[in-house]
Amino acid sequence: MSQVVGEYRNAIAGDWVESESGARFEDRNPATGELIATFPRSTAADADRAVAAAHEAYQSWRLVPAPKRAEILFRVAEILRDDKRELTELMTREMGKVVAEAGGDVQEGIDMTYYMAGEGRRMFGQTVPAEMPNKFAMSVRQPMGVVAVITPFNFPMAIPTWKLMPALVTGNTAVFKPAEDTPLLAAKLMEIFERAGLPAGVVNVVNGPGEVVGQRLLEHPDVKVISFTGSKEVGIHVATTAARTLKRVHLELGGKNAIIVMDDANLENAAEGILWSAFGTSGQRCTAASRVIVHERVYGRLAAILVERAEGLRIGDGLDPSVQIGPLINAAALEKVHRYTGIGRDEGATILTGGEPVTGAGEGYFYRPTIFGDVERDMRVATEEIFGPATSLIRCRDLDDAIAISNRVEYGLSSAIYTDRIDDAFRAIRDLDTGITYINAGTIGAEIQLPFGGTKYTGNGHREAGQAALDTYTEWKSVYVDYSGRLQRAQIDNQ
Ligand code: UN1
Repeated sequence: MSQVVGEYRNAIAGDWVESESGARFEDRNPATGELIATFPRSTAADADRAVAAAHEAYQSWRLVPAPKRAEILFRVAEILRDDKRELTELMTREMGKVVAEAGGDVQEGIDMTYYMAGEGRRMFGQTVPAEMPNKFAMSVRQPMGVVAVITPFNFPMAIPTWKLMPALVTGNTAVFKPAEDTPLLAAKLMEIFERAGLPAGVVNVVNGPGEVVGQRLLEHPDVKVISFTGSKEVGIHVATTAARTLKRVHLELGGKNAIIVMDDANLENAAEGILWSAFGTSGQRCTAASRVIVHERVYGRLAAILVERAEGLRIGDGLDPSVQIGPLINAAALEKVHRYTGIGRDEGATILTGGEPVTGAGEGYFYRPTIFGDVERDMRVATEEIFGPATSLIRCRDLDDAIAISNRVEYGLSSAIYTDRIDDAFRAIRDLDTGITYINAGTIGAEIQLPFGGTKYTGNGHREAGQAALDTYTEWKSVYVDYSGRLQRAQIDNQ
């Protein structure tokens, strides 16, 4: 495969430009340590230039008919589809997830782009009866202006498309600040926007640290919407900072998602769902199953299946198609996961398998799939987000107990239950306090045409994906047209 070591720039107002700082940071492969590219370490002044470009582009982009904006997005989707293989390989090199999953990430981006392009000819408002004769009442979605899109490393193509595509189709312009661990896929997406004919300044990319570039976007008075995916701690900072300028803030934060396994469940099927949800993407999904709440009658059998299968998973460089688990994103992530192994051990959990970095794996940040057994519901490994290949087995007595354990944590993104009892399944759907619930499937793999997001500290009530995403990027305008030819007084003339 061709080497892509290169020097990338920011994209502002249709040009690829250096940061005024002149400084750069490195983008390295977490499986090998290989240097892939360098990017500008941008400043607040660079962010200001990007916002100014987006603000200017907004004046004309908002007036482009939505179906015409959508035509550009359809072209973006087609280029993404044509370039899927190349983007997939670059993603594996840049952030480590195995090629099959990287392909899934790109596919999710393609699907979202087509879906949102379709909104260009829908974007429904309401028409409702007016109170008085010869009067018409309706509502339309209006764009809001400049949107700041701040994204994490774990879905370098999917998550940016979840935010950018609904923002663009509804007539907003954007400043995109990708994670410092995955700037390359962001640059590739920007190149694709250009190839598809997106006008200059409609999307701008500024690379660099969140504390500098992101911070400026949170404060800038011309930024009207912030869409942020990341940790709870940073999310709270985003919301409180952006509140000073009354921005709309969409937050997609952590998870401590549980899979419940009832005593009637098909354990083979459940084990497959657990392994995929706990260890896919090396556990670096906010939807990852980091808890398994298992009925005490089947605990021993399920634990045995899980341990045996986890130990059979192949760990290594995700470019090798036989590998099932890639590296963690960086040294800090590896250190954090290992710290939690120590915390779990100190709390009295049993380490059934894993619990250590893979030795002799060269420069890569590889960690063994880790299963904690005998976990009590309030242990730190059962309540805090680890964001790595680790899951906790917790015993439960019955469905009520399982739901209570599941709901104990401060997050509420995804949940799952394995059972063949339809009554239990529907009670779980009603009572699990999460934004997403799966029946007889794991906690990962949300499809793009339904709302995605969570309750409690997972977010602030907004959703992305599906038509719900449009609510983040639009403001309602209610319109009354009076064609009576005289003054009609609402609430007075209709009595
Ligand atoms: C995330 O981890 O932030 O449902 C997103 C899933 C994927 C998206 C995960 N479609 O697991």
